[in-house]
Amino acid sequence: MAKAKKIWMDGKFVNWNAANVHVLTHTLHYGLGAFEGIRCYRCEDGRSAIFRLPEHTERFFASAKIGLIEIPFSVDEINGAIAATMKVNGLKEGYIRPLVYLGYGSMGLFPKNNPVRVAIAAWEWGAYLGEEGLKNGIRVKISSFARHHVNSGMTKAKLVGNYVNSILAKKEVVASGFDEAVLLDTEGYVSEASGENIFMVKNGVLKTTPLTSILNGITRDSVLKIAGDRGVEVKEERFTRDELYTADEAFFSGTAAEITPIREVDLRTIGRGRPGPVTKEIQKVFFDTVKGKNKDYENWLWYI
Ligand code: PPE
Repeated sequence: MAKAKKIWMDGKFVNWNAANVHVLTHTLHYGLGAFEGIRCYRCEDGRSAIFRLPEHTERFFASAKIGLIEIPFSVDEINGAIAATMKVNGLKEGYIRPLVYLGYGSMGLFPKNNPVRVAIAAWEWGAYLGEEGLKNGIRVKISSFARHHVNSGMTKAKLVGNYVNSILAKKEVVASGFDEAVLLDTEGYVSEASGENIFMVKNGVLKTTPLTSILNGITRDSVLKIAGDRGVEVKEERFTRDELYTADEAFFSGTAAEITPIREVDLRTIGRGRPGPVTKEIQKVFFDTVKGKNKDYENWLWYI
């Protein structure tokens, strides 16, 4: 990965290579911690803007709350530290990773008085599923791993341990030659991908999974608003894998993956095997927005 200079740890900046923890860090063993993934873009006018920072910070605190973790900083302090992490590293554009975790203290499943620690790193990160994928679409496969049951995984929270499920699904499909994994929920309906929400288009109607077994994606929310503003009929409704097979268009949304078109699901070509008109328009508006070209959604940009 592309290294930056400094990482914010518990209120101060430390050198990238010195940003270490004790091997008995509680979260490292048991997975109770929460994180965010945020992008900052270089805008047309040369300024940098963090995309929907307040919403990401709000979700960071919500994830921690679900995990019964109290973040020892205020929302304003975290927002400030995120912006400062970009600035101190001289980054105009990049991916930002806030993480809250339980530090070294007691071991065992009942964390008694382990310190709650917070780190914020930022680095340059290009197209998550490849430039080629962003342009022409990717090939995906339904994983044999189900997305967490809503009474075991706490899917609304970006909890560290939740991602074991995502990594297993991703490794499984990559080993079979696909680019990304789609997971079904425990009732068998399409839920989301390893690190993205999913959309399909059929006869002009845009459909996405309702907020049941999925992460409340901030990019997903942005897509729903952009599509709605363009008069596209939008439905938040469960759908099956065979409905997805016969979609005219499909795409993923996520901070890392941005808007990535899907050209194939389980060896079935989606539409004509290239990004369709609805996907292309949403993708264009999204990129124009994050780069400050489209002023309709300026309130989503947090200039630093
Ligand atoms: N679902 C999951 C499970 C998920 O992890 C993400 C983000 C999303 C949906 C989309 O949410 P949003 O980013 O708010 O639109 N996944 C992060 C993980 C990337 C990584 O590999 O790390 C991300 O996109 O930052």
